[in-house]
This record gives sequence, structure tokens and C-alpha cells, in this order.
Amino acid sequence: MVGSHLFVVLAAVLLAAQCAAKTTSFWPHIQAIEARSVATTVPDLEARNPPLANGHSSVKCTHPMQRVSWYTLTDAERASWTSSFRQLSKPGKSIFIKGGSFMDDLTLVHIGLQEELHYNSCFLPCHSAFLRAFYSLMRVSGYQGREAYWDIEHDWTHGIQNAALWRSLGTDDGKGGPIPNGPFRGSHCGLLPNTKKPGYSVYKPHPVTRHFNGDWNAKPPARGDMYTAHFNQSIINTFLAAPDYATLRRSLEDNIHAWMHQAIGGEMWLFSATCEPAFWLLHMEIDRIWRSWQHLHGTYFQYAGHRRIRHKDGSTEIKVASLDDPIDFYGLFEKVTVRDVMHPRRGIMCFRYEHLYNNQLDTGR
Ligand SMILES: [Cu+2]
Repeated sequence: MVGSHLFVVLAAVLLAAQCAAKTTSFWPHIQAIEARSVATTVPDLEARNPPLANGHSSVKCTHPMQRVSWYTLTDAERASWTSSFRQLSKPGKSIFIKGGSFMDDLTLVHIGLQEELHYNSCFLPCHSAFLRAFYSLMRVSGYQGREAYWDIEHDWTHGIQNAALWRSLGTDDGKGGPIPNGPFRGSHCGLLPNTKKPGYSVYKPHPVTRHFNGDWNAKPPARGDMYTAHFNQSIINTFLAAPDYATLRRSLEDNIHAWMHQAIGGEMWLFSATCEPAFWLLHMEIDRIWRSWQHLHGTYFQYAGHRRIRHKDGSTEIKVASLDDPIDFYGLFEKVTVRDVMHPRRGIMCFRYEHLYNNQLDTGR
């Protein structure tokens, strides 16, 4: 038990350190805000049928997009997902970077907004909006299938390292090098985070790397079980039992999120993880756990904690999080507020999960 706590702490510390060394001094301030905001959580009643921000007219979600397990996709859908992802990563179509790819645009956003997207309340809704941006670009790149998540419950019995997913996405090479096999063999990523200037990207096309491992401390990292032992029904139950949004967000981000980023390793451990196909499947799984929690607790608009903003002059500001906080991906994607992505079938969202955790069906309007 102590060991696993240590893992959580270590995971948090390492990822936070990677985000920005400067944040350390904020922790007491952040804790004060988190403590305060739990008590001021917006009850769902008040947030029901909320008006949309920025003059979006209320559009009815009549045909929700199906979100299914990667293993439920048909062979044709998986093949289409793969070729569209490769299409998306082809240079030439970038909105932000001359000669870059759509994937570079997504990576630029993920690196640029690293502090807005991680280790604060927006982690869940911001990545939900980010998934929507990804699938919009996937469709522009030819994808016509259903959206997919990696249901880790399918794989924890036999070991994450043995997951059938790696037959679809390829494995690692055991040394932390480029993807050695499968349809993503030799895939390239356009950008890398500038390690000296958080939020800044360097245009440096390089092969997407992986380094599957199951121990933070082993040097060199050994494949091990990719933390399989930590994923089971009881950890899911812990997530689902979170008493409030802030607690849920913290435990999802520190636990399954950080551990799986670490277990896949290589590119996945950088803010350019967007180039790793598993990133999108993992993040939809995290979204599915959040949506399972919302459904179980009957609360779609519960949102609390702190918001982190990095200003142009390099200073960072911490505020109390609100449903009115903007989500702005530099204009790559419509500018919305957190409120617009809180409900799976309201605001700009329109999807339904094939299965939610705790044997729930994603019912309701
Ligand atoms: Cu992220």
C-alpha cells in the first residue's frame, strides 16, 4: 500500500517537474483554492440546460457519435483509423506551421497549453475538447468510423504488456527507439517541447519513440508488467467513489493517466505525446471513467478546483476554476467554455459511450 502511494506521489512529482519546475511554490496556494472550491461546487440543478457561451446557438444532439472500445471497432474501422491517423500526420496541411501536419497543430496546442491542460481542474474537460478537435481533423483526414477508447479492463487480466492493442499499434523495440513494427512503424512527429521554455515548441521532425516499462526507478527501464498490477476493479471503484469532481480529477490524472504515460514511455512521456496513437485511445478511456462517474453520481456540471494560466510574459496565475473558464486552442478549434464540454450530449458535445464503468449504459439525453 505504501509502495503504491509512493508511486502516486512520485508520478505526480515527476510529471509536475516536467510540466514546469516553477510550480512548486504554488502548492499551498493551490491547496487553499481546492479546499475552498469543493464547498462552492455548482449544483447540477443550476447548471441544467445552461446557455452556451460565445453566442453558440443551442443545437440538438439527435445522432450522438458512438464511442466504442478499440476492440469493438470492425477491422475496416481499425484500418481506416490507422490510415487516417497517418494521413493526419503527413506534412503539408498544418494551420500553424508552414510545411507541417495537422498533427503538428495538435502537438503545438498540447505543448503550448501544457499548464492550462494539466495538473489543474481543466484536465478532464480540456482533454475532452482536445479529443473533439482530434476527431474533427481525423474526419477531415478521411476517417468515417466510430470513435474509440482503449478499455484497459479488457487487458488488465492478461497484462497490459500483452495487450492485443500492441498488435494494432505495434510494440516498442525494448530500447526506447522508434516504433519497430506494425502500421505505425517509423512514424514521425514534427515537434518537441522546448525543455528550457515551458509552452514553447521546437520544430524538429523525429521518429516517434516508445519505451514500454513497468518500474519508474529501474535503470535501464525494464518492460515488466507496464503497471498492470495497479489496474483492477478496485482502482476503478476508487475512481467512481470519488466524493467530488476535484478529488476525481486529481486521482485520474495522478493515477491511470500518469502511470500509462510512463508505462508506454518514450514520446508518450513528453508533451509531444499527441504523436503516439495510444495517447488518443488512453485519453478517451480517461474521459469514459469521468463520464462513468458523472452518470453514476447524476451530476454532469460538477466542476471545481483551480485554474492555471501561463501569461505571455512567462508569469503563471492561479485562479478558482469556473464553468465559464475559456478553452481556447489558439483558434485551431472553436473557442468555448468548460461548460460547453461538461455534458456528453450538450454544448458542443454529442457522443454516447458503448459501455460505462459499473455496468452502466450511457443513457439519458
Ligand atoms: Cu495532455
